[in-house]
Amino acid sequence: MNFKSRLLSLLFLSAISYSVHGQQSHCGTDSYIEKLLKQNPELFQAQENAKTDLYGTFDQSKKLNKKGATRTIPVVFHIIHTYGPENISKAQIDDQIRILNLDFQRLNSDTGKLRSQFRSIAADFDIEFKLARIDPNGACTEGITRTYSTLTDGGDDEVKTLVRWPYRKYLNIWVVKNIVYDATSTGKTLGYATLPQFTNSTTDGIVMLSDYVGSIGTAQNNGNAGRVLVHEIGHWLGLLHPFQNSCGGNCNNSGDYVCDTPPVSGPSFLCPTTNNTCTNDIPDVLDLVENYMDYANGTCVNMFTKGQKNVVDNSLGNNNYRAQNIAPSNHTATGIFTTPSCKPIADFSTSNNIYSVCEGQDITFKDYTYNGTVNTYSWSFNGGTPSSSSLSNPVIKYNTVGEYTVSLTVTNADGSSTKTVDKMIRVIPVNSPNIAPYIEGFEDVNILNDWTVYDPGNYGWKRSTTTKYQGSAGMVANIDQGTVNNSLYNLVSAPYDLTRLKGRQARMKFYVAYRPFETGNTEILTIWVSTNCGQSWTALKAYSNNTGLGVDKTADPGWKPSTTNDWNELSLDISKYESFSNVMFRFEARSRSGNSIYLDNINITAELAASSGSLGELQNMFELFPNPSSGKIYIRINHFSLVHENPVITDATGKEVLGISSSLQIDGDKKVYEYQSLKPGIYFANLDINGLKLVQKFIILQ
Ligand SMILES: [Ca+2]
Ligand SMILES: [Ca+2]
Ligand SMILES: [Ca+2]
Ligand SMILES: [Zn+2]
Repeated sequence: MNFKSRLLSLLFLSAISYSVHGQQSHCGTDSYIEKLLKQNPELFQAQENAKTDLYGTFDQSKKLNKKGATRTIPVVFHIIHTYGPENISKAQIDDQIRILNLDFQRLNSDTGKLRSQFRSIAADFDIEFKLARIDPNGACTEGITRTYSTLTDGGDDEVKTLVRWPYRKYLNIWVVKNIVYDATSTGKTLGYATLPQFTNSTTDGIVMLSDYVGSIGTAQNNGNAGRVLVHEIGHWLGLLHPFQNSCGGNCNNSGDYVCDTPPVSGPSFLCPTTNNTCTNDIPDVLDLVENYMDYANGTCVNMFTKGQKNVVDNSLGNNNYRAQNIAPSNHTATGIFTTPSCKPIADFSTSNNIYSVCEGQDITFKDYTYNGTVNTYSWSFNGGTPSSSSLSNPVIKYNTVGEYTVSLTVTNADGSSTKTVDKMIRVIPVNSPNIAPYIEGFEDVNILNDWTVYDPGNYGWKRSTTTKYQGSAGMVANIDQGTVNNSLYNLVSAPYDLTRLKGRQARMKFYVAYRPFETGNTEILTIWVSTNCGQSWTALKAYSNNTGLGVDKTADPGWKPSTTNDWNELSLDISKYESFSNVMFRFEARSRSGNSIYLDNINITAELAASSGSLGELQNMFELFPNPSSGKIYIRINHFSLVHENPVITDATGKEVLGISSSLQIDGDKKVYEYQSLKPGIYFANLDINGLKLVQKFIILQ
């Protein structure tokens, strides 16, 4: 066994063995560090150094049981959220700080529950935590930042790129909805920390699940009593799991390198106070399940040991580890012993995060302002009724189809701030002008006036002129290895009137192109439908590589379709929605940090042709082909005896295009028109049948 693999097994054997616990909740620090060491083998030397610096011989002359000077650590919580319950309250964070300050000073009320044989080794860490009051720019802060990002769905080190404060000054704690940094892990990860020996300025700190922060609010019923963060801060200060390396050998050189924590063969779940899983300890004692660094639940754990305090003291006494955080000069720099009042930071969303409604409906806005109390609210609602408000949570009606901007200014005696969200609210027509059958080929450069990309950024949906099935453009959900596993990218369609497809087996057909980067790790495209203008959605179907999205072949990172053979046509039954006049579709791409998903030619159509003479035939009244076209376009009227006038062609501005039609051919009850010399652009063919107006869009390419 070489040096590296030996050390890896010393540190992480237990992490491997406890994966059999499957659905158990756990700390992600071991697997995080395992990954870190694989990527950065030079860190093995850092671990060797830590064996001396942190876990060195226990100095019995130290009075670890006596009250020492309190060490104060400035803290900042970075809440990463999408305006869901993960955007936890300041009260919940204050409650977490309260719990930390009890447990790290052995002031917790349950010390009496520690079994008597372990009482002599329990330690007061003499550590307290305070929320920062001065931010890295010198501004007044409550020690909490709030950042909107879908990265909260798959929280891992990526969230640290959104916001971080200097790690030698602040303990950074990122709060997320879900932790997914290891796709193969089946258990639930509650948090993970960086160890002081494996740290750097870009990753240092702790990632926590929002509903395990504190013991109130969303954390009220999880049974962990705010002690997951006690455990994670133990890691941040240098402590390892007592079950590291299972029963191990010499306590100075194996396991957690702490001799007064008895070895444990694996993590302890619940509160197994009669367990003795290792008998090689001298003297042989029961497993110390009350230790914060094991996995027993929050009502079972209640202590750190003196040996662990020795490690933490080494960490807090060494400038290469955590000494700078507790320096008096840093207390001044972070303002933790001051109590300033700060100006508020404006923040808001809507009730249930609904950003899309039918014309004439109301939206309730929700105030999420933080960092200071608010004396006055000043909202402005472009396109809304009323168009302004001074309430905290106003209800606004939107009567007219369009996209509207919302702005909020909040003020107190210390100042004011404004937040503006462009095109935040989308108002959808009750009866869509887009009458199916309808083909959307994404040829119009202004397509995103009708379709909406949510959370546009470097990744996710974009119009592409280089990758398309037909015509000059298609859409792509841009995904690569830099995207966070499980992050979601949404593209929402224009609304469609499906009523002309009634009784004819309505279908949505579309073309996709995709190749996974790795077998068995496929991106997923889920199609959702809404019949209430986007306020709620129903999943229709999820496509993965081997269910239509790809062709069961892998490809290199960055694969793109190059010929039409690279595309698959998919067909989705939407007959349930034939009676709705404003059906919207949402294309949700789920990243597996692999390859992009390509989309083109959304065809809202029907399996059955209209029966002759019925009203239902009207939707099949005319066909345009080829569409898009690079030259001529033909329009075939299928029952021209019902039509009294020629089709009218209008351009993108609605203006009639004159002098271009010619009747080509009559065949039974069919009549074909040929149009030529149209300039490249978007056009609409309008047909009037006894007052019923049918419209079809077509494109003339360059
Ligand atoms: Ca030990
Ligand atoms: Ca034992
Ligand atoms: Ca196209
Ligand atoms: Zn842990």
